[in-house]
Amino acid sequence: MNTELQRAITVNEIDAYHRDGVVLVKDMFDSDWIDVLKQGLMTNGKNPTHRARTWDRDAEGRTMFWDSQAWQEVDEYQLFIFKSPAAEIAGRLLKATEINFFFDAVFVRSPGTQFSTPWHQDEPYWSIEGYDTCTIWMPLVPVKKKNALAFVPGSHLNNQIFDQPNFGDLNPDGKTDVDQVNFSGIAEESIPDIDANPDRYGVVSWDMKPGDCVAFNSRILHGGSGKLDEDQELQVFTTKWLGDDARIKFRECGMDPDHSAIMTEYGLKPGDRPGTDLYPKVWQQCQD
Ligand SMILES: O=C(O)CCC(=O)C(=O)O
Repeated sequence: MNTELQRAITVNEIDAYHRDGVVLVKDMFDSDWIDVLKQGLMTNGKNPTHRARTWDRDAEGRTMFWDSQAWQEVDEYQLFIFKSPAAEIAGRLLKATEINFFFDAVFVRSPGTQFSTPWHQDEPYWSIEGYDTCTIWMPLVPVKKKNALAFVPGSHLNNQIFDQPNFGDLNPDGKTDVDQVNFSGIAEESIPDIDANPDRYGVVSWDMKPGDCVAFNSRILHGGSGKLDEDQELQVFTTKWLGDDARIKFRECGMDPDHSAIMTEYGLKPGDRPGTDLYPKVWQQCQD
């Protein structure tokens, strides 16, 4: 498996990342990495964390499964986080001096699942704030543009937080102790109806194959993935990475995933740079 970058991240990719808040980076992970992560998904599916839940279950029994921060229990995820080129991809795109790992999340849809991820931004839900953040979204099976995660380019620069969905409501099995976020009173406007007029918002998404990834800023508006054809499944592994200006923040509206308790347990407080074994430094720029 490739532990180094298969090729350099280009200036065009870096420029696109900062201009648009999202970039497709093709052919970054070889098939060994895909096999490792598929094995990890199987391990994770059999032993979900206490955070795991089904976001959608329809009358035909089709599901979308989500889990997060499973890396401490899943060896394959650990291998990917510490040894794959993912941290360096984030570091190069962010032009960071160092990169800490934040958390992993999986989005697994069974064939034909119609559930579509609501449009949202990530940062307002997180126990972190900062511009220097990067999610690496990797499909482990081929995905068509119409089913892949979609983005509103440039929306990461708008300095606007919307009243957006409470993902805690995506809980058909009624699991208790689910993280909740309520933006009302904090954000003035609701997310616009992007699906009603995707051209107006310049929405982008891409056909992707295993080994490709999209990298995106946590402030960008994104959503719309799903609505699969009958014979199409979608397994996605994501990792969230933090660059130079990322700092811990606890939010009164709630957080999802809410790391505030575990951060406090590890001696981290608002304003701190994330670190410790919980948010390990995985990459740093060479000094030469
Ligand atoms: O893959 C999906 O459906 C959602 C992914 C997402 O919203 C995220 O990684 O922030």
